[in-house]
Amino acid sequence: MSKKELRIGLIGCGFMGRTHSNGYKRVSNFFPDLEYKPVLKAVCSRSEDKVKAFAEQWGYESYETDWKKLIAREDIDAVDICTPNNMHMEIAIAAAAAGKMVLCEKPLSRTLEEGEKMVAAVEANQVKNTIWYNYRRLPAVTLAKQIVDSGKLGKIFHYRTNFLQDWTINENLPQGGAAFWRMDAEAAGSGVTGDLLAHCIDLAMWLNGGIKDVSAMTEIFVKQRMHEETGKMEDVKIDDACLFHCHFDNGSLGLFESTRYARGHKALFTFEINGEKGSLKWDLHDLNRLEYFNNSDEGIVKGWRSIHVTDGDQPYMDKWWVPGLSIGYEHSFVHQVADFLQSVENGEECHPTFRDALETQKVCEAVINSAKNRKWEDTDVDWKNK
Ligand code: SOE
Repeated sequence: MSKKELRIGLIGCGFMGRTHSNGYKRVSNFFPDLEYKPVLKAVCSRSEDKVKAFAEQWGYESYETDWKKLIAREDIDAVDICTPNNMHMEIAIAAAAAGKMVLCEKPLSRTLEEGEKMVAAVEANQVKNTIWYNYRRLPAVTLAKQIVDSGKLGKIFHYRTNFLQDWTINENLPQGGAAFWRMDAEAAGSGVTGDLLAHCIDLAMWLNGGIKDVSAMTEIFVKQRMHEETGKMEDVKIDDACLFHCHFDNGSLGLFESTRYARGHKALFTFEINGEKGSLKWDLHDLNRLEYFNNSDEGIVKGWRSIHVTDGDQPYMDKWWVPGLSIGYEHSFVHQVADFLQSVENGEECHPTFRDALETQKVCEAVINSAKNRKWEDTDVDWKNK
């Protein structure tokens, strides 16, 4: 069967540009039944040397150094935004106005206000859209969703999650520029809240429903850093660490922690859900495993089960090797592309959409405000029907 083409224009060729490109390149080999195949039409970055090398390395047919030119091209169907966060809004609005589908790396935006404009643009122009909260698509995490939705955990009491890293402890690291834009408030919007907690919040609401209100605290451990663009020591304005607790709409309590100052932790992303009938735990460092405690197991064998989520009847795994063989981080992006292509085929939404991601943005904003104002903040999240 000859496939229909979905012609991709990727903007930004850093770490996320590579993860997305890998997803596009591998999807048709492993999801052969999809009607659409992605075609790597063009990649765009301001630096010609960099973008040319990237296009050659990843097999893009062409390159641009001006994103407006990429959006104007008639041979592009979908624009994928992998730039720092301060470019998301302008590019997404322009792409939507040009009638392109828009895929955007997380978080949706720097602020809620920017996010609202992005949602308005994709909805007014009726273009397909999605945000790359990739961890939803790891098989063990998708299985957790199936278990929660089946009611096996019963009434949920607690949701506990963290995302810990240690790469910014060195006080001599600069802020800003291509390598360290995540530490520059102007480029990133916020620090760990938008970068790491946003993943925790997306998964938490996907698995456990809306977050109603939050009480948070943030800290900046290194107060000044040299700014890559000005060459001067400047105040650090992003949050280095953020902790919050919350109420979910379903009555359960949530506890969230994220930092880039947890020495020894490179990407420790975990969650645990405790329900009346059972509990679940997951850890990115052992991403194929889901821990499950079922309180109705027979007493003498009752205990935490460690499920190695690699069997063909578990989410996505029929597409890969044989039972027992693991997959990795990069596969979550292949799965996201597959689900996006499937949604183009059947005309359904590919979650999380911009509107779904706006709900995460509401929580991020409430968290930052709560820390600043030293009080509980309502989120105004509307997670019904998600
Ligand atoms: C930050 O170090 C980072 O790369 C995030 O930006 C990603 O979203 C996360 O998945 C891994 O950590």
